Amino acid sequence: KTFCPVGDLTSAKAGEEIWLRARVHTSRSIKKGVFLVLRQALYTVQATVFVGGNVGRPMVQYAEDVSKESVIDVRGTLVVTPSPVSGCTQKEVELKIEEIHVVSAADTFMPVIVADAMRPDRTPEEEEKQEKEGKAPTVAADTRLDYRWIDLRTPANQAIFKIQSAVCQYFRANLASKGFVEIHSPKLLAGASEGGSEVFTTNYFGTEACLAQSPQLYKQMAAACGGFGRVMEVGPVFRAEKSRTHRHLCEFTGLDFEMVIKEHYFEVLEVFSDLFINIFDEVNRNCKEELEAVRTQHPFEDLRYARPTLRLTFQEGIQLLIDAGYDADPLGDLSTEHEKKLGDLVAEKYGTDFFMMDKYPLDVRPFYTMPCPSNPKHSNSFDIFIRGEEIVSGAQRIHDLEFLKERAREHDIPLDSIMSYLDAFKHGAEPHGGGGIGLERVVMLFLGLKNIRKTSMFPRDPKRCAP
Ligand code: ATP
Ligand code: AMO
Repeated sequence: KTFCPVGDLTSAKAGEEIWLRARVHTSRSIKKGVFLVLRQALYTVQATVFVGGNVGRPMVQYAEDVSKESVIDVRGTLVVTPSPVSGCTQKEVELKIEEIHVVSAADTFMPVIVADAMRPDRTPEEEEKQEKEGKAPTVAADTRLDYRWIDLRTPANQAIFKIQSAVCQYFRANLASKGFVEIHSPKLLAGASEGGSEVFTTNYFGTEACLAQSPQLYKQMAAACGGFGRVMEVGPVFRAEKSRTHRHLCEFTGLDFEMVIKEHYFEVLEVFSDLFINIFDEVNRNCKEELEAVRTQHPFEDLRYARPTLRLTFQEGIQLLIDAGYDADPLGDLSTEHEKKLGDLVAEKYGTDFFMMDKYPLDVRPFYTMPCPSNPKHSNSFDIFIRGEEIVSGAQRIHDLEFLKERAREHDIPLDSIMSYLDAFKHGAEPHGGGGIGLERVVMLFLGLKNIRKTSMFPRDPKRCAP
């Protein structure tokens, strides 16, 4: 037998005998039989098991007893319905079932009811009103994550992770077309990649090892020291973030690239600008159904992005904040709150939700960041933002060993603690730069979602390491 995808069931197939494998989404009995809604990924279709023809009472009884979320195989005839079926994606047709087999029965107790989990987001007021009317509350975020394998079945979640997969594909394809080689750097390291307290340590045959906080040194070694020139990586990044925020995970997916620079680090910014515009264009063009499925549950405004990408200097960004009455420090880092405000100000002034900001103060960037030749208090570094939140950090790196040592000393980093990093620059390194993108952040912010746990399939935070 050949199964037909639920999404392909339209009036064009009316009269055909169809085999489906799908899950039982809902089940409603009436006198002459039972209405089932069958679900597969983003799609739902109504099916009926009514007494008549080859269908007798025992078969109706069997169909009624199938628990929700069970996987079933059914055979039936597709018919056009007199009026559109509300609540189903395949509105114009219905399957008259003649044969039914349970492939895998679901427990009758479902900790997450998919039909509840896919209801559109509600405001707290709407939620309260629904509760007073005795309607089921929205499924709690923690319950969803405890039973993520069920929660993932909602059309919005199906769509989010298909979009996430598309973002990775377009990242790879765009950079591959520009000559970037995909690498796989080690995640077990002898020392911290980014330093700071956000490092996980583990036992490595009796010595302490760190989980990679980024592929930083390795992508630099491959691109600038190892002769590859242009490299990219899609891989896990581990950060022992102690506090739980809406945008930090303890494990996320880094989309990194590193490239040698011919003349100027703006070459890196140009690669980023073209890369993101290409990713956004392709997702908008090829993921229309997925975007609609997300929007149905989590309404959002389309991302506005300029071509080429708007680029401000850090000074210009700070000035926008100061002019709007905020107390922003021209030589400090931006707080989360100031980032958000700046995003609003830029959107208002330039009509874009996506922009780059470069020439960050040198003191707030890692020791390996190249200072700005024309202003030593600034650096050849940048961040990229969507809707006022950081999605990328990047920079030109220092490729001269002595200068690197000097900068490490100025950051009070003991040289013996970064010996393996420094060693790589002893034998000739080309000028280079690059950046790191947080995949879950990009998808969260592109889709206007409010929490990064929605775009991490199995999120890790200080309170969650399972499932
Ligand atoms: P990254 O750490 O990768 O650079 P980020 O978004 O965490 O990305 P930071 O420069 O570390 O960027 O921090 C930017 C702002 O985010 C900080 O000023 C701080 O307000 C906030 N922030 C960062 N980490 C945390 C955290 N773990 N908990 C709460 N707020 C945080
Ligand atoms: P940075 O530390 O800024 O830079 O990280 C790069 C990007 O990764 C994402 N990100 C996170 N996403 C989810 N949870 C977290 N805890 C988290 N921390 C960071 C953000 C951020 O912009 N080596 C440099 C990059 C480079 O210069 O190439 C680095 O790791 O989107």
